Amino acid sequence: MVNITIDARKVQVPKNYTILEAARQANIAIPTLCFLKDINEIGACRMCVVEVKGARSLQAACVYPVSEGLEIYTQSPAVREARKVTLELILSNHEKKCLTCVRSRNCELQKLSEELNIKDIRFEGESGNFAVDQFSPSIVRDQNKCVLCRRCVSMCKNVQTVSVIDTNERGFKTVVAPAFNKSLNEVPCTMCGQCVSVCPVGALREKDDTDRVWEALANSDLHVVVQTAPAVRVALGEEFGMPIGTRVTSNMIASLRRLGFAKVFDTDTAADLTIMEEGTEVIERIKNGGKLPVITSCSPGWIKFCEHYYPEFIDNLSSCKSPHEMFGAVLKSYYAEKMGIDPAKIFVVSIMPCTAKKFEAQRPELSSVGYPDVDVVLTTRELARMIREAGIDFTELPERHFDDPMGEASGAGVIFGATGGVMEAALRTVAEILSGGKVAAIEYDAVRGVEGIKEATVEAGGMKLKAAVAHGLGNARKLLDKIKAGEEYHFVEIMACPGGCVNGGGQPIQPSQVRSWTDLRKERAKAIYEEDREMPIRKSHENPKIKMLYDEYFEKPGSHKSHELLHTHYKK
Ligand code: HC1
Repeated sequence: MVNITIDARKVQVPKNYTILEAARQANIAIPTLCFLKDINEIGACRMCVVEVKGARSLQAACVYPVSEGLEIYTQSPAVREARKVTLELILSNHEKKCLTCVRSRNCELQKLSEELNIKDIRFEGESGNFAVDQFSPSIVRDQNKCVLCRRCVSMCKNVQTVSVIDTNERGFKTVVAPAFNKSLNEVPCTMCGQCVSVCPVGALREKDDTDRVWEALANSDLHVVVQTAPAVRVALGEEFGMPIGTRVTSNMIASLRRLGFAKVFDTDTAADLTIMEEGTEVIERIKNGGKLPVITSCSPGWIKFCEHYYPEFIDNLSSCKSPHEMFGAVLKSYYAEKMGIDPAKIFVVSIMPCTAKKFEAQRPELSSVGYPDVDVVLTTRELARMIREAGIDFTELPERHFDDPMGEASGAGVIFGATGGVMEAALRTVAEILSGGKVAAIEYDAVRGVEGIKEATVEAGGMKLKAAVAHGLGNARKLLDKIKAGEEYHFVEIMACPGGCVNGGGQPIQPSQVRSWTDLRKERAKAIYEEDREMPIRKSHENPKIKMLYDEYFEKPGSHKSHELLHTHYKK
């Protein structure tokens, strides 16, 4: 510990702290813009400058280390003026279309302007008049709004190890863009949207597809149904001011009904179906000498990463479609037949915590009955926008449940939303299939939590199943390199986003002031595991709706019909 003084207050803080961390401990607010803990700590924007006694110039609090006896002033006239000048210079170059910006009310720049009491901008900046890159099916990049904070660069390069965006040019001409100013659609972007999650302004955002959904809902010829991913229900509430990790399943279903969807389904049910198919595939590959390890295929950002950077693992991918794509195929086949609806008239909307799923829904590999399995994917944020646009009071809604004929899911389906969840759900089923009876273990702690790579060995039916889990593409890279170097596993789960879907690129955006000090992955995952613990059924193979689907339609996991509708193949 060291003793320091901040604004004449004596405080004792750990010696590895920065001034920013020390001030936070002392409950003294220092504004930041480029800073994002553990992701971008480069002191570039100079918003967090403070006066340090004895130092020749103002210092960036986010990178300046504390030391014994340090004296710091966070609100001196020089500090306040420097911050205002910096902010006004940034604002002078920023496209100030706040009224129509998707980040209005959740923009860190807007908030700083308010907090620093900016009444006028003393400088005349140059507008770049940049063309907005809208070619990617998932992500829009708008240089006119970029504040050059480089959080997205660091996320893409250091966390995801994808590096498709970086700073180009120099000085006043600096832009953050793919090389040669190409579109995100022309470079090997995985569309994970993690860059969007860390952007403090509206320079990176998802492709907004809400108009397509409004249009479908207004078309009386269409039967418009919706499904919601496991991770959406533990994050959507944040868009309406609720604490991180609040479960809003019932409010979400009720608002979707009010928006006019004919049926509201749960992607968790399809996650159970995925486990039946994928579990069977794992067992078959092990028994028949198939390609090992089997690697999960439900994260489309991961699939794209595999295709671009590790094509040698494409044959390892499970042939299962991701759960929401399976559900789309089931809705346009089994459900269409059962309800007597022409599949051409069924319009499937998926609410996902993910931007890459917008790209996934357009893949030709994912249309089994002559139409795309899923018609439109909306992110959690887009759903919130629709709810607000419809004037629905999200907090005051009657209790509602998912619709039948497939309105039930197991706890195994719920935990898909957190890293390790797909593996744990699979282990709950595979262990019982291999041992031919009930297995007491339900919770597999070894695959839970935010450690980058997790491993587990499970013994069942005389077999030792070796599993590994990676989340975030940087960790996926490490795990794949380990496998290439000779490490052997039977089954591997990879999710593109750090923490899994709970922290997907389509989830509510928390500002740096929250995100730097709260682990969103843990808080949202806690809510997921709570929901699992409360479920009456916690294993996919015990879900009566899944049994019904096999009895009435698919016959058994891995059947000919299953392969036709629920499986696919990605090519090198
Ligand atoms: Fe996911 Fe999945 S869990 S991929 O993480 O397998 O996005 O939530 O919907 O499809 O079920 C995302 C979440 C989601 C699929 C399922």
